Amino acid sequence: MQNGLLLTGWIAIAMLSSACAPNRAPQTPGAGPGGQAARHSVIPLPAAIDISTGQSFAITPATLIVYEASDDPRVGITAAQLARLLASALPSPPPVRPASGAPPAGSILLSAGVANANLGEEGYELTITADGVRIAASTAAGLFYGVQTFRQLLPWSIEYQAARPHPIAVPLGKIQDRPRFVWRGAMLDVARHFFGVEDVKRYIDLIALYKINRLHLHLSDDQGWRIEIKSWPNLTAHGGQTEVGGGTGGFYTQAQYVDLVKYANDRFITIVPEIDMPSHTNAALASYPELNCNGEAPPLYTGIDVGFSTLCVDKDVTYTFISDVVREIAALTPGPYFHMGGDENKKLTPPQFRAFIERVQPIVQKHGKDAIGWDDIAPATLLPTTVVQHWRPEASHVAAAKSNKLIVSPASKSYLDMKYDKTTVLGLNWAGEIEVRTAYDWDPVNSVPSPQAGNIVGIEAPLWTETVATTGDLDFLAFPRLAALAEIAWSSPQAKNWDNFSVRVALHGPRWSALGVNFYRSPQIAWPDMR
Ligand code: NGO
Repeated sequence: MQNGLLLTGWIAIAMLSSACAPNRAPQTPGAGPGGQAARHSVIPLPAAIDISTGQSFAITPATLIVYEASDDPRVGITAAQLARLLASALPSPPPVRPASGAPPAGSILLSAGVANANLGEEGYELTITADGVRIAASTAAGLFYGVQTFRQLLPWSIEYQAARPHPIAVPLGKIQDRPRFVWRGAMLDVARHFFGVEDVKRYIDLIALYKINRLHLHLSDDQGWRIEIKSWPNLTAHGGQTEVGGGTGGFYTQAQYVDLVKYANDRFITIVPEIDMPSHTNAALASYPELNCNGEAPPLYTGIDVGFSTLCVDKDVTYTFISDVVREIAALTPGPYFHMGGDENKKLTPPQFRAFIERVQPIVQKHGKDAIGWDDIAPATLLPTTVVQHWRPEASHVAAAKSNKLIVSPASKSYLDMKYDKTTVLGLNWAGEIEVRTAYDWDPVNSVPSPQAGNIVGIEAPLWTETVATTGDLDFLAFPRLAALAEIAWSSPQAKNWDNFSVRVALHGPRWSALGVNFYRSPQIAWPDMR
């Protein structure tokens, strides 16, 4: 009861500060609506946050990180991640210990398994007093999110990798938080341009800071096949050897994929593998002639057209191929989903396309996964467990999928590969230009027909890589928009406010610089002086 009352009070604080915000850009770098300095820059905005001004808790070489034992090994991993972060500002990394009895004053205490119904599966409570820090949650996931919030309350200089002892002060305060949606997704297209394991891990690190919990990997397309399939080895031996523009491409061995899945899982991110079909399959068709209706393999493709390729849906070998691919990937993927693509088929008739989708869903189910498909699959008869991913901006495209769960990723709002404005060199613009404010000022509930709003499980931010060849390109298109989308996925829509967000996100500029992120200096944001 007491928790409930307090929560209401804090929500009121968060909502009041945003409701009072006048609708204009901040005047001074880092200054909030009304001219005060922002009290905090936490993104996504917590459900209830009360941060003091003036008083702080100091992290010193004597600070301990203490965690309460849990069945989930990720509690200890989360504690070790926090120690690594703090180590950059201390003469040596802070000691990390399982708790035995009450922790000494001045410790940072991490507790998962706290019984508090208000926190749900992913919520947490963060309390910072002059005597210590306590992050409490019902689950290891909640604890991890509490640590991400704590990290954002630390000075941005903590993000510099080189060890350089300096004082670390965190403002006193209290936060109680839990997400709006269970699906807070990012997608990376590693098919158009290949990104190796280290690049994907780097992206995982960056999205984890914003409490993203799904990474959908687009593992195959016309331009490349990116995951080893032992029963069909030519997919990577031939089909993985190029990319858009004619580069050498690449692929993940199964061992590398497993390593990525584990790395993501240690950051509470579920990998969602996608093998796009029946179209977007030129790399597979080029690798195995029998998958083509005419039995002839086309050349590898390095352009950026879409919709021209298709698996031969009338041949049984096509379904043997699909079953083998799904079986091998499913066995490596602990997450419950397999994304079967389904977008942009321009070759099949609608009945052929529907029959294909209806035949592939049970294959996915047989291998123990729930199917996900782009919204083109909506007119087919869908299994109740199939999830539809809305991408074409018109809401009508998902109308036929009346009772299926929906992931909302409208290209005109959430596609990170759209240009910011007419001057942006990277990116595409077929769905429009998406400045940071456009990426922030929308709500998924308005993107689908209203009777289906209750089917929304969350949102996703896809980054297609036709024009994205380096991590610098990737950073530029993802940040700051990824932060805006993370707030839509996590925070309450009532508390969402552009003026308030634009002040907080400005303070992520120095943090991104410290992390080596090549972010877009949007003119809509009053960035602090970063010289
Ligand atoms: C579309 C298309 C992709 C492109 C992307 C570019 C979907 C689901 N299919 O989105 O193949 O890469 O646009 O923005």
